[in-house]
Amino acid sequence: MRVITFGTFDVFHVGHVKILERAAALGTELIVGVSTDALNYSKKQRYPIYEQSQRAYIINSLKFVTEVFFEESLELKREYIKQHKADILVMGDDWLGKFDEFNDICKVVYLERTPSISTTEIIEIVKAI
Ligand code: C2G
Repeated sequence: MRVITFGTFDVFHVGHVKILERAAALGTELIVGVSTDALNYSKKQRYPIYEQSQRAYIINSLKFVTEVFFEESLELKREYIKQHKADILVMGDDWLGKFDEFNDICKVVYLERTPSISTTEIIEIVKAI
């Protein structure tokens, strides 16, 4: 079974590791769409701290990740799922219900986020030092 997931994975932390680890355990291969810098800018009006090639390099180095590609647009999810022949789409539960429309082509699973850690919070802590 091929599992696909998406994310920015900026300032990589244990919450990211844990969702990828749990996503991988649902199948035999894990494909990760890493959001591009441009996609992030269009969503949040700021660029990630780490540029996309570095974020993708980190994700690609994980033992439970099979393949990494760049997610260039939120509108292309259906295409990415088909292109990568994914059987399961995994997202964190901050996206609960948001991707149910893809249930016609794959199983959609939302996993619980790891509590008390986020990139935004790390950035705020570092800023305050
Ligand atoms: N995550 C988690 N626990 C945390 C923080 C993040 O499980 N404490 C999960 C999120 O739920 C998400 C993944 O880690 O599934 C990546 O998180 P982000 O980088 O914040 O992803 P996001 O910017 O929401 O990008 O197409 C959708 C986007 O690409 C998702």
